[in-house]
Amino acid sequence: MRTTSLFLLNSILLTGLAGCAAQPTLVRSVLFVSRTRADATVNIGRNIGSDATPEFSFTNIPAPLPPNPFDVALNNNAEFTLVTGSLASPTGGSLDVLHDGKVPQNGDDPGHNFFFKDATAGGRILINLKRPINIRQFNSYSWQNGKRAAQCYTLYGSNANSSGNPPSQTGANPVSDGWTIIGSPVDTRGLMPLDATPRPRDVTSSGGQYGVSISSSGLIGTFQYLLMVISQTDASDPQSNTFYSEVTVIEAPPGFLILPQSRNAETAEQKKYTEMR
Ligand SMILES: [Ca+2]
Repeated sequence: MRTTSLFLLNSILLTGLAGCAAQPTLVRSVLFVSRTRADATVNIGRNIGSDATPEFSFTNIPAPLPPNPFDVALNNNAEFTLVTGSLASPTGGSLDVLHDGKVPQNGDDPGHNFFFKDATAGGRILINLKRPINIRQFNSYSWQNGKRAAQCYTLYGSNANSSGNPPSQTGANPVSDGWTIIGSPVDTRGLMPLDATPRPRDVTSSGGQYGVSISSSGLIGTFQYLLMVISQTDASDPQSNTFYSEVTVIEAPPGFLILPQSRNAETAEQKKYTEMR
């Protein structure tokens, strides 16, 4: 029997509130929508023990494999750039491993994960999707046997400014620079007690495999650029930068925007990949 834990971390529905646009389900174009928060729900899946396998199969989160044909981050479809922070080179993988359609083979496979250098607080990654994308889902996956498993980041989206560039990515508050925050900050540490002394590094307390899926009943936004502001999982532990295994950005199928919400169903092909399996 699977022991996968299911968690619904947050459900953010701010439609109609200041700074939040209504769901763009009846308009043909939502390019360059101006708002400070995109409606989205953050769902978290975790596998531990024998359930953590290279299949990355969660009961409530879409699996990263096989690669989703609607994933616009895959391979060269997107450019991943390190904005701040240092690579854990040569131990860890480059930014390329975040969108190569591959996953680690076990809970201690640094070469197939991207992670920031030890004794650093994390960093920022810019994802250029190369054109404004109607984003259905943003998913991130991690796997490690200890404190490098949990995920702590905030996701922002933007389109190009009048100069054809993304907003500044280095400000203390990206929203002030023009970024839209997408959903609530991701923090899976609730599944990972940090107050035990000595700190346990066993798989049942902190390690394992995590899948995070940010989505909504419609789009989470139309963005060309995404910014991940990533933190280490334990500021007191120099070896707590997360092993990120894969990131997927799922584009909505054609016609998704122009149907009424109740009929805004995905195609059968899309559904295969955006639902859990
Ligand atoms: Ca990968």
